[in-house]
Amino acid sequence: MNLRGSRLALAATTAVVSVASLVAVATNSASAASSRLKSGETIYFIPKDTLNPYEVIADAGGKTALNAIGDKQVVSSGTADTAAAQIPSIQAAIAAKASAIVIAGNDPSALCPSLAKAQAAGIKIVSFDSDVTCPNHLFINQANTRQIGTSEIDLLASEIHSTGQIAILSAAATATNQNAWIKYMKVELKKYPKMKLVSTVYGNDDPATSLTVLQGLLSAYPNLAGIISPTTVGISTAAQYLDTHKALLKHLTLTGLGLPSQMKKYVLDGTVKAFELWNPSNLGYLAGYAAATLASGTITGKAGQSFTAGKLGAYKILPAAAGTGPSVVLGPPTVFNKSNVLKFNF
Ligand code: RAM
Repeated sequence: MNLRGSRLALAATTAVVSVASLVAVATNSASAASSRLKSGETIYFIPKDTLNPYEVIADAGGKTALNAIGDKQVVSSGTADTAAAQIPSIQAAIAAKASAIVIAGNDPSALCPSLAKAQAAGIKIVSFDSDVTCPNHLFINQANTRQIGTSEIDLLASEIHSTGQIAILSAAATATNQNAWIKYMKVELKKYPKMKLVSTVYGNDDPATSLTVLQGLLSAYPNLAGIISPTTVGISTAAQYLDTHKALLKHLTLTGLGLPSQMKKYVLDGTVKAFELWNPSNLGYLAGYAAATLASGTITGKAGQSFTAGKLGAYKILPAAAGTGPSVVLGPPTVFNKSNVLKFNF
């Protein structure tokens, strides 16, 4: 590992320690706590869409958790990342008398009237991946929001000598998670006066749209030095394009949030040097336990309460902060590069 790599590794290790102490995990009572959960409940998982491989892995993690508890998972959503496409799934959960909904919000507020109806019908609301602003729900956050935004900028800065025009290839323009990360990216950018954010484009987590907006970006800014794509769909689409247009790599560096399984090819052939993510399967698993625990009445979702999430151990609910209500943080992101990208199965 070169100096740059070891610095990143060190930063990641430091982050592990601080975030781990924040959520204060460690327990040995996993089986006792989970055996108190009610079984036979129906829990709806409503991802951003049903086609995104990241969401599919997260939902599968949720199913593993619910199977272990004896609950039933129903995965339901649209095929485009819009709130409108998710509303029928919320209505279906109400009709099915589900005990909880686990939702990745395609919009911070547009889902709230439907979620309020679900809540009035006694359904517990958990958001994961992308939060909603409705009251009385628990957000399962993949990693500290500020840390994700900050580390994305730092990672790119370390690769482009903190200099040049940069752009963001995001998902849906209304996606709460992407917008929250971008907000912190902009704050962190102030540390790098020679790096200039020239554009943010939205690929809607659709490969074809992501490719179109990427090509628009490249023709509008032929000297672009860096692209951050904080979405697995965006970064994999961009990596595929750069892989077949290698001349661009002379001046352009791509990073962001990607699935190691999709990105390993591009890391091993040098198209992408480094990117980040967490384990999406564990995110869904943690959300599944949170939903089942709320549905069992063991917790109400207030800050300070703790619950056990099977193999992951105990998690403490953090107080509301910076636009987010009570939340639980899965853990710090991992930086993937040539040295470790083959070690991950998601
Ligand atoms: C995409 C989705 C998801 C995001 C990941 C990193 O697949 O937009 O919301 O968290 O990437």
